[in-house]
Amino acid sequence: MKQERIVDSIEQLNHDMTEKSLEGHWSLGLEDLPPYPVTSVRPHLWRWEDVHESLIRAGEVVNLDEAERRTVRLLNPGIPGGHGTTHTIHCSFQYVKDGEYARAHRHTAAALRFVLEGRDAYTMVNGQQCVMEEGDLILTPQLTWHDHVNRSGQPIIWLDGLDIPLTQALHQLFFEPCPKDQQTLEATSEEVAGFYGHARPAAAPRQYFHYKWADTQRSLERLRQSKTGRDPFDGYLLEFREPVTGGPTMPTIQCAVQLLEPGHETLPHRHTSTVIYHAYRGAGASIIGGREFHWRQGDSFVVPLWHQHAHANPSADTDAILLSMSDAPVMKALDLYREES
Ligand code: 1HN
Repeated sequence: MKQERIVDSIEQLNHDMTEKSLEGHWSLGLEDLPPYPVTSVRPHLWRWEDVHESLIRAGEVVNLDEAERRTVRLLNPGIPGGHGTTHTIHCSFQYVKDGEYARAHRHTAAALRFVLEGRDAYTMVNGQQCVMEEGDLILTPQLTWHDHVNRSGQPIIWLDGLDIPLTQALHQLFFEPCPKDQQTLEATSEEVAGFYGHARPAAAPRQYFHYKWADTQRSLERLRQSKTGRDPFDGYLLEFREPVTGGPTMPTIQCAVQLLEPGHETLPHRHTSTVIYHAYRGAGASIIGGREFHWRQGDSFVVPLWHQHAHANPSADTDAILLSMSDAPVMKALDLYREES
């Protein structure tokens, strides 16, 4: 009998392969292999009034006995269904009223706090008490125990930054509640800072978690006085460095503050890292991917990767200070960091 000849086709092949969870390279479109990085993360600005109103309302209806934390997060409209402010970093704001505490836990996501309003509440990090003042940066790196306690007599609000979208994208999130709601005090961050001030940091008995605003402000002022310290793309840029290695703030997040003097306009550039900015002091404007965003104190905005951007402080007499969180350490560690002006 004559064998019937099967006439094959790309369509038939694709169909049969799909059923076997296979795919051919010929099915990729040009859009799958773009000549430069493309992101769905969108430039976006969040107003402080909106964040603040949501926090205060959450203060009335969200109970810290039930919710693990009372935080309001910034959602990037370019990541539908996602929880991230960018594809790598999450930014939220946390409100703890007087007499409340947020119970101790730890996770593989690295986190940081930057204090915005209030003082004298504390975060306990691996037994180290970090008493908050406005502008303080407190780190809770990967797998450090942390709880937040407010017995200050007033409410407190701070900014949270976490690498949780990155940790989740890599399917690496571990989370563990602490058997005790609040950790026992073993040392204060002032005592630890004393070791870093006088001993070789590597010999310090405890990790450095607490960057005081008074020190940050002094360093920013010194940088401004130096005159040569002004970066053409970022103004007076001060990065928070890990004191033993001099490396990034944490392996996945670089934190910095940058001071834009009155009248200063930075030059435009772009890079493969994505940055979340928070206007800590003053007001200004940023052009991001051709769109202009006007920001005031308390506002937050995102510069997605490979988007050309520049910042300006149009004020005649008031400095602007931006806090930033960047995923540059990740791109650098993977040799994926590029920049272009
Ligand atoms: C978290 O553990 C804290 O410990 C804040 O204060 C915000 C957002 C997502 C996941 C964990 C905190 C968080 C978070």
